[in-house]
Amino acid sequence: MEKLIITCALCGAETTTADNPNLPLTPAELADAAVEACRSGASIIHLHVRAEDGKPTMDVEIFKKAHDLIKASTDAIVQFSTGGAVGMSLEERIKPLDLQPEMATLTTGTVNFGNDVFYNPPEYIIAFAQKMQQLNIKPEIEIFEGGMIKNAFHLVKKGLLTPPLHFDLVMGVPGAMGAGLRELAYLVESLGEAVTYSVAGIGRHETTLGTMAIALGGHVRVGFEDNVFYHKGILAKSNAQLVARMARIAKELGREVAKPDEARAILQMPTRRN
Ligand code: KMH
Ligand code: ZN
Repeated sequence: MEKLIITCALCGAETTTADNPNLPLTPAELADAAVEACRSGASIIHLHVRAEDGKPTMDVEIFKKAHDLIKASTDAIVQFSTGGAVGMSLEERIKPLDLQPEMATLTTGTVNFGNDVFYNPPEYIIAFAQKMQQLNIKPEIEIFEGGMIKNAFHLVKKGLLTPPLHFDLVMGVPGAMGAGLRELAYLVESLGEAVTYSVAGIGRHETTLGTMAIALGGHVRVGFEDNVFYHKGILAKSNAQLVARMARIAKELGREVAKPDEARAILQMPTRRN
């Protein structure tokens, strides 16, 4: 089997220090967490940033600080979130792409998100996809519900996405797709053979779904954006601790962990640009 790509989602937009006091928030903390996560086996860093008060923001200067620091201290693929936080406008969410990260997320549909709505109408999806094409940014297509896979293939037909496609199956968000084996099997079957994918299980589903993904030949995402616990009732000490667990499980299952350049090769991305 192909080597395993581990993505680490360091902080997200919703997790707070009340959920886990070890949550990295400032650009310097995010860079330190990225270094540790990479040492433990991560090759992609999924990046959200926070304002000085800890609230989610799409401020380009803050993204630039965090991006520059992470690039200076790791050779990870840095993947910007275009999802941001619920309620953010298209204009806010698209602006950081001007910094030309190697990769960025692209959610191909609207979905309930807890008590909120993660809003991604066709106009937004097209704008993100076009900008990523113009700037040569590799999209990671985020799937929160099954129909979003069909939407992604429709974008290929319209010339807005160019294969090879890479997906992330985000499973177990309250209000969205469930996180069971049947759901995973259905989604992987719907993707077909010609794509790569990772699985992000939310909360207690992180380890079980990640393990299933590793066994199936998929890739895996972990981190405080998705889950703050190591075991039930026991907080994780760091993002790196969650990455290290996945790397250990992969080893037991006979999969080696990809280094960043190996991840670029698997995803058919050019070698790192600065
Ligand atoms: N914070 C969620 C509303 C992404 O990064 O692209 C959206 C999200 C997805 O986290
Ligand atoms: Zn995110």
